[in-house]
Amino acid sequence: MPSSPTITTMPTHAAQPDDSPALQALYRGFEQERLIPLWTQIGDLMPMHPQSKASACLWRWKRLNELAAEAGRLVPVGRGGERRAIALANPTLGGRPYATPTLWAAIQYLMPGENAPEHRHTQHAFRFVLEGEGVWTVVNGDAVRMSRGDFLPQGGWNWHAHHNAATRPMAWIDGLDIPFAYTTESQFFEMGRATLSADEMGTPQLSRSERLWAHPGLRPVSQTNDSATTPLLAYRWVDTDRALNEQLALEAEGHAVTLSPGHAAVRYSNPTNGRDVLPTVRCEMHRIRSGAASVERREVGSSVYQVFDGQGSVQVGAERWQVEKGDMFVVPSWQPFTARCGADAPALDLFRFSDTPIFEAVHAYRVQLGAAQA
Ligand code: 1HN
Repeated sequence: MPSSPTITTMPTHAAQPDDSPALQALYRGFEQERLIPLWTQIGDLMPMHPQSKASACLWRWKRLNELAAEAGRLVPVGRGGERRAIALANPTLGGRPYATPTLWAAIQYLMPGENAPEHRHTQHAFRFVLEGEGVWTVVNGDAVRMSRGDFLPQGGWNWHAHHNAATRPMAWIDGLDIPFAYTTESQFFEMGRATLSADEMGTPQLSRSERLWAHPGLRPVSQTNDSATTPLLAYRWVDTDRALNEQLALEAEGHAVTLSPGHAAVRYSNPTNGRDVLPTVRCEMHRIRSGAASVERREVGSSVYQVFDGQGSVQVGAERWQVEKGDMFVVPSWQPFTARCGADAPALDLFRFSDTPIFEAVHAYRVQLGAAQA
């Protein structure tokens, strides 16, 4: 028999009948029949604005990299475990490997000559490279070089494997919508071939996807269908860097093209339709020039950032951190966020990914710019 409800489950915030044997019996009846009256829970179910269970939280790259390197020495990679990926676990998300309620973020590590086996899953994914080179990710048989500053999206249900063709280990970060897929119980997974062909294990400078798609403003006329995920498998740092520099240069020439003074940003986009690269994940690179700061912003949905370069300070809700290259942090839903570039650094480059497309799709997205009202 379930025990009778304690007085703490009784409503405290609305006019309620006096306690009585009949009322106690009513609550016992609810519990026995697996019912919960709204009036005891409405505050949690329907807060006035998002109250994230995630914490504003920071991970230092130095420790991420040290621990990943040690995992590289001690833990083999192969079939079953699939990837040597070590996830950021937000401490207030129940001990799960979740950076935010919707987003997985991990450091992945591959030793020289190692292969991560082929598989596919419905979760959407990307890789972003802070430093190093030597790994190729092979997506549907197309070998894609990974090097510093490159962004490599990979829509769900594409076969993929990774191989390190160099003589040094390499680390990168992975972002996926794993927590979202888990909560919504929408996952499928399939293992692929044990070994790739010699051609697939090659190390071309450019993937086939780039040769077809990486020409700004030019669409192959044979490819007329819009695609929900981007067919372009690598967005190279040389292009991202130039786009950001040109925004700041245009601003200096008097053209209002930045987000705010000294804050340039680009969004990685799907060349078939101009939308986000992945249906559930938005990815951007932000550059804040020396001495400048972003406008305070809070929005529905959560983000994960990695400092790509430079130094500065970031404020997330009540937390404030000095950050440097590689550091990663989480901005929970509806918590105000500001970033500022230190005076000694030429710029602060921040890679950002967020779950914004999910909220846009269900018309639940809101953003507030400028200092938050109470
Ligand atoms: C995965 O396939 C990768 O392909 C990275 O690199 C992280 C986390 C969970 C499940 C599959 C990858 C992953 C993953």
